[in-house]
Amino acid sequence: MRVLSGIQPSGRFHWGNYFGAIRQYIQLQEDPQNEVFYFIANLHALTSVRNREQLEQYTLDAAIDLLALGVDPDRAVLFVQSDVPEVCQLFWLLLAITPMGLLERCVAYKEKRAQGLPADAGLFTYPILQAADILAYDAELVPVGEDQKQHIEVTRDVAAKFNHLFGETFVLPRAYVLPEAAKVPGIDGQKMSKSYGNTIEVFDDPATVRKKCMRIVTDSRPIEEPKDPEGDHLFQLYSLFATPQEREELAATYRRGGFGYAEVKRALAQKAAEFFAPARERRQELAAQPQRVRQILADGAATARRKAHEVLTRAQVAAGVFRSPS
Ligand code: AQP
Repeated sequence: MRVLSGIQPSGRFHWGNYFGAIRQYIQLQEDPQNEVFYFIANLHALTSVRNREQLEQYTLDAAIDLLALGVDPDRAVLFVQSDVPEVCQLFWLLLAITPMGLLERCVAYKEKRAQGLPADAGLFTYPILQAADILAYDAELVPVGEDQKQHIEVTRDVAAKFNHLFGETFVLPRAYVLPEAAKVPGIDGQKMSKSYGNTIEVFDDPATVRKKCMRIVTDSRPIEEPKDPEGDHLFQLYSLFATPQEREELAATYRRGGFGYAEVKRALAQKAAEFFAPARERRQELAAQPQRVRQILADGAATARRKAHEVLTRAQVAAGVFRSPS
């Protein structure tokens, strides 16, 4: 099965990115039946990051973070989006046949507009660049969080339309969303998201994680009152790091009452620090070898380009886009 997913270098990765996507990246690369492609979506990040040094730094940081978290260059093709220019050519072939209404219905765009982000065409057409990213590698499975499901549907719709107009060209992908981490809440209970300023970063130092955990919004019910763990976002966050038994124990404590939320927040911070400690160590080693990381990205880009070139040629021939003999 060919697996593909991208992640934006628009800031440091947060728990939502890890549990919603990166953790699945690692799991999927373990299966020898899978051929996995993971890319750092720096062209997508241009819709929000408008500072050259910052974008370059975030891109390298994203590569280091992914490697530290377990993406293995011997098993996964890891590359930077802009190293595969074929994707931008494919983007146009798809955009040319995309109904406006399809993009107008995209919730992510509407939400960002509602937050006051400028209405740049890049933000509006973002799902089609994403479609090009996916279709360029004949990807069958796309591991993502719940928020990206609609965009995978857009990819399928556009690919199906292209196939209908020009003959079988693209593989129709499907989203891979793990229900338990589909939507990781932020410290305010909304979806954890950089734009909401409610994130806890994977590589925050333990003291910062602890401070952020202590700010997790909870209700003001008295200690002795029994509480329902379902729908409680502190409980949901704790569950991400806990074993099933620890989760059950905390659920029972909630139902009994007689505990303070501060205790749970401290336990959560402790668990998170332990959980990410090995990755933090690996990150330090990798950060000291930027040349090695750049080489991994260059090798990944060479492999990705070969595949994208093949698919782009197929699409150009199908659509009758003139190609001079090379
Ligand atoms: N809260 C979340 N729960 C589950 N999955 C999430 N993802 C992001 N937030 C959550 C998943 O992370 C992957 C990377 O997505 P991205 O690069 O598009 O990151 P993002 O969605 O841009 O992250 P933010 O913080 O939400 O950024 P802004 O605020 O800029 O939009 C995707 O698979 C996504 O589903």
